[in-house]
Amino acid sequence: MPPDNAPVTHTLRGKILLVTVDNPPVNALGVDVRRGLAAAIDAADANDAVAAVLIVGAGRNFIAGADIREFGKPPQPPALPDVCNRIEASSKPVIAAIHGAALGGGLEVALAAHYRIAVAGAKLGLPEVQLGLLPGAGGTQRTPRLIGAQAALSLMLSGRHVGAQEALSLGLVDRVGASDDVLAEGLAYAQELLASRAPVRRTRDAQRVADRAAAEAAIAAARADTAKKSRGLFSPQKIVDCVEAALNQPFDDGLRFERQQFLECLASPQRAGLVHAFFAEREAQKAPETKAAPPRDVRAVGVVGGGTMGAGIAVAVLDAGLPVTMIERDDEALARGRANVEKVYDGLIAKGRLTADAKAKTLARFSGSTSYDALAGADLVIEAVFEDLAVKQAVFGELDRVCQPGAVLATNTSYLDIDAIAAGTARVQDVIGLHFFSPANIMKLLEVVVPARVSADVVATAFDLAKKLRKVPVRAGVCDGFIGNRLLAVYRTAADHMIEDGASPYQIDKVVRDFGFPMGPYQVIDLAGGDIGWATRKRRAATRDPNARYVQIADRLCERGWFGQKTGRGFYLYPQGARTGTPDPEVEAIIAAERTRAGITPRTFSDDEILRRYLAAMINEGANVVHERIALRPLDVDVTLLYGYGFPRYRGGPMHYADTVGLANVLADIRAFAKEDPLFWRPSPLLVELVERGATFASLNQSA
Ligand code: 3H9
Repeated sequence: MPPDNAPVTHTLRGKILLVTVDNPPVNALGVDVRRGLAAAIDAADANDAVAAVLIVGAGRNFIAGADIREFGKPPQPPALPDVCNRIEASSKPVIAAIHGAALGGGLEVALAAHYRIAVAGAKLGLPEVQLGLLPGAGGTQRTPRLIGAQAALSLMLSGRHVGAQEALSLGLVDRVGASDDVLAEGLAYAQELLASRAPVRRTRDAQRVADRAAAEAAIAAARADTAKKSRGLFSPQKIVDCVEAALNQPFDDGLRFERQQFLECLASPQRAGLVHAFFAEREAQKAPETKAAPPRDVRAVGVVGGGTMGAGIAVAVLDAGLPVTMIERDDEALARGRANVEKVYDGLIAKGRLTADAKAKTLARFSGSTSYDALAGADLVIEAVFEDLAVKQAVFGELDRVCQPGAVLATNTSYLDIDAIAAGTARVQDVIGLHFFSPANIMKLLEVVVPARVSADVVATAFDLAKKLRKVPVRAGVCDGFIGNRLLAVYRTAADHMIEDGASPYQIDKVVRDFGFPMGPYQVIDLAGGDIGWATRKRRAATRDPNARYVQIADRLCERGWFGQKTGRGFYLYPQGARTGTPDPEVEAIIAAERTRAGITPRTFSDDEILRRYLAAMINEGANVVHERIALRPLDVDVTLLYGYGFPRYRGGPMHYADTVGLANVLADIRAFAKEDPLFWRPSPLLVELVERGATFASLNQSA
C-alpha cells in the first residue's frame, strides 16, 4: 500500500479499487503520480477482489496535465505514455471520473481509461499547443480514434477547453453525472458497468474513422490552415502529422511517431519560451503587496471620462459583472461616452456573439452623470481623462471631495507622475495607477503602477480587480512610461536611427514581423495614429537632451497630416480605406531628404543587424527598469511585452530571449553600437553586472 501522504492512494470500495490522485495544487502528473498510477493498476490486476478501477482527482481538479516544471529536466521513469498504456492494458475495466480540469496529460490518462464520466464544471482539453507541445501521451492517437480527426484536430490545434456537455456530444466522455459529486457519480457509474458486465474497452481498438475521406479532408484543411496561421510555431504542424499517422498507421507505430514528434517539441526553444510565459504570467500576479494585505472590497466602480479609453475600461468592468458610473463634463460628452460603450456591445451583436437581451442586462448596470457627486458610493474610481497633469490633478481634487473614505482612486495615465497626482489629494495612500491598454476591454495587460505612498491593500485591490477583469497585471514603479512605454520609446528610437541611417521602415517592419510580432513599429504607429506620438514629442521638446540624436522623419509626415490609417496615409498608403498599407515612394523620398539634411550617407542594413539593434535596445532598457526597480524582476518585463506589445509568446519575452541569445552577446552588440552613438547605447549597469558574474536574467526571477 502507498503511504497516506503519497500523491496517489488506492482503497477498495466493494469490488472497485478507488484510485485518488492528490498532488496539489492541480494534480499534475509528476514522477510520483506517474509511479503511483502505474502501481495502482498493477495492484488492481494482481488482486482478485478488484473487479474495476475508478480514477478520481482530489481537490478542485481531475488532473491538469504533465508537470510542466519537469520539462527540460532529465526524464524520470515511468514516462507518461507508458503509464497511459499501462492503464489501457489493464485487464479490469478502468473508469475515469472527471471534475475540474482534465487537461493535456490529464485528459490523456482519461482517454487511456476504458470509460469516462464527467460532472458539471469539468473542463477537458488538450492545451499542449499553447506550450509549444503536442499531446504526447497517446493523445494524438487516441483522440481521433474516439471523436474523429476533425474534432480532434480542432481540440488540439486550438487548445480550447470544453465543458462536460460538449465533451459528451463530442464523444470524449460517455456520460455526464446528474450531480456534481464526482466521487458518488463515479462509484455509481462503475457499479453500473460492473452490473452490466461491461468489458474493458480500449480506445486504441476504437474504430479508427467512420469516414476516411472526411478525415483526410480535415487533415488537409488543418495543414493548410496551420501553415497560414501558426506564425512560426511548429508544434501545430506536428499535431497534424500525428493525426495523419493515427489515420494511416497501426496504433503502436502511431504512438512511436507521436513520441518522436513530442520529444522534438520538448527540446525546442519555443517550448521553453512558452513555458516561461506560462509561469511568468502567474508569477507576475504575486506582487509583494498581495501577500502583505487583503484587498479592499470592490462592489461599485466609477470611471471618469467616456473617450475610447474610458469607455473601454467601463466595458471591461461591466463585463466582470460590476456596476459602473461614468462621469463626463457635460451631457453631450456623456452621451458620447455612453455611445462609445454601446458601440462595443453592438459590434458583438453584429458578429452574433451577444444577444440584444444580454446587452440590455449588462447596460442596466451602467449609469452616467455629469456630477462627481454620483461617485459617492463608488469603491474604486478609474480616471481616464486627457493626458495632462493639471487636468488630472483637478479630477483627483474632485474625487478627494466626493469619494467615501477608503475608496481606491486610480489613474489610467500612461506616463504622468502619479506621485504628483496623488500629492494633490488628502489621501495619497489610496491613489494608484491602473494603466490599461487600448482597446481596454480586449487587451490583457494591466500595469499596476505603485506610487511611493500608496498602502499595500490598495495595491492588493488592484491585483484583485485585474483578476476579476481577466487581465494580466504587472506591478510597475512610477517613471516616465512605466515598464512598457519606457521600453517602447527606446526601441522605436533605435528603429528611427536605422531609418535615418539607411534602412527602410518597410524592411524594419518586415524583420520585426518575421521575428514573430504581429506588426512592425511603423505599422503600429499608422494604426494608433501618428498624431499621438507627435503631440508627445512636441510636449517633450523642451526637456529633450540637446545632445541626444533626434530623428525628424515622423514629424515631417505629421506636418503633412499623414497620421496613418485614419488619414489614408502615414508611413504606408491606405488607398480607399484599406487596412493593410502599401509602401509609399513619397515617404521614401522624404526619408532620403531627411538623410541629406542630417548629412548622413545611407548604408544598407542586413535583416540580422536590424533585429539585433531593435532587440538590444529593448533588452537594455528592460535591464534598466529592473535595475531601477521599476519592474521587480525580468519576468515582469517579459509579461508586459508579451501581453501589451505583441512580443511573440514563443520567444518568452525580451529578457528570456536575451538569456537564450546569451547576455554577453547582447552586451557585445551594445558596446559595438555605442561606438557610433555612446549616448544612446549606454549598457545597462545590470546587464554589465550579470555578464561579469556569468549570470542570467532568469536568475533574478525568483526574488520579488
Ligand atoms: C502535457 O500535459 C503534456 C502531455 O501531453 C505529454 C507528456 C508526455 N504543471 O493557473 P493557476 C500550477 S502539458 C505544474 O494559477 P487556476 C501553477 O503554476 C500540460 N504546475 O490556477 C500555479 O502554481 P503556483 C498540459 C502547474 O485555478 C498553480 O498550479 N496542461 C500546472 O487559475 C495554480 O495554477 C496544461 O497546459 C502543470 N501542468 O487554473 C494546463 N498547471 O500556485 C495548465 C498549473 O505556484 N494549467 N500549475 O503559482 C492550467 O491551465 C491552469 O493552471 C488550470 C488551473 C486551469 C489547471
